[in-house]
Amino acid sequence: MTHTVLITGASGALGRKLTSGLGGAGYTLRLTDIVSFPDALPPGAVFTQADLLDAAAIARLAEGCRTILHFGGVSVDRPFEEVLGPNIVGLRNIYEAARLAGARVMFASSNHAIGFHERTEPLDADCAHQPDSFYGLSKAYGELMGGLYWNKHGVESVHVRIGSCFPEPAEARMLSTWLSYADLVRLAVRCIEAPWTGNCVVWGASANSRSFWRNDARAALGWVPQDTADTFVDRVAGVVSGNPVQERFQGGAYCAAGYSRTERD
Ligand code: NAI
Ligand code: 15L
Repeated sequence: MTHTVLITGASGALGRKLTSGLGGAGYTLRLTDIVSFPDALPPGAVFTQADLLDAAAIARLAEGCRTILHFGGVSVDRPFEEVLGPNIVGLRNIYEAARLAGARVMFASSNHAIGFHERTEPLDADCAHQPDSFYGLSKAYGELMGGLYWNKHGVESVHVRIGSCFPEPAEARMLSTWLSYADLVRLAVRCIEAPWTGNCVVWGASANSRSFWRNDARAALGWVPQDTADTFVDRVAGVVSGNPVQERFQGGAYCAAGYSRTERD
């Protein structure tokens, strides 16, 4: 419980949930984001405003930390030019900082790294990347970056392919992809506490019976999700888009955005 934990993207939706959950559990938190932190800080937490592109600032923030929860950066489908800095260069800065500090990284990857797999295809964590956007491609790059730093430098990573982490599922697809905030915090605790993680992938989804995903590293980490989207079936099962591309692939709307392919088997 004495580990110092660095959270990037602390001012974002998930960063704020991690901050309150881990702060409440007694962790010493170092928080950072490019925008100010909107909430009261938990006891002992320190917030530093910094850009992920500032390699020296990120390295200073990571000094003395055992774990980096990397949740900062572009978090939705955006043009390549906007993704490039935070999610590609910024990620390199995170991994260099982790190497220098001897820290483990929990990387907020995304289902959009594998979004162009069909919804009918159950996926194991070692499936091929099939990014559905430049954003998803940046998450695949992040997972590969973790592999490079593991093989070359022994930096440990847990790449969490988060599905849809919101207060509640909002559409039928999220009956498969939803991750509750409480399960996210429980997973973060295991990423901090597990004695060894190596370089592994975990599907970031609650215990949803309609899940697209199986066979990941959760047992080795000791993570067992407690929540399920199943209780929302009556409310959202009928909420579908009517777009055939969106409904066919796991990445949903990200697959359909800008889609121009005219033939597909
Ligand atoms: P968010 O957009 O609310 O938070 C991201 C934070 O990163 C923001 O506070 C933003 O200010 C910060 N940021 C952006 N550029 C930065 C820069 N150059 N330097 C420093 N900080 C910067 O997103 P959310 O929902 O909290 O997601 C957090 C992470 O989880 C993201 O990496 C996202 O890709 C990932 N994720 C989230 C999912 C979800 O359902 N919420 C699903 C899959 C992945
Ligand atoms: C993500 O990667 C995004 O960060 C989030 O805003 C949602 O779009 C989520 O995926 C999803 O697929 O529902």
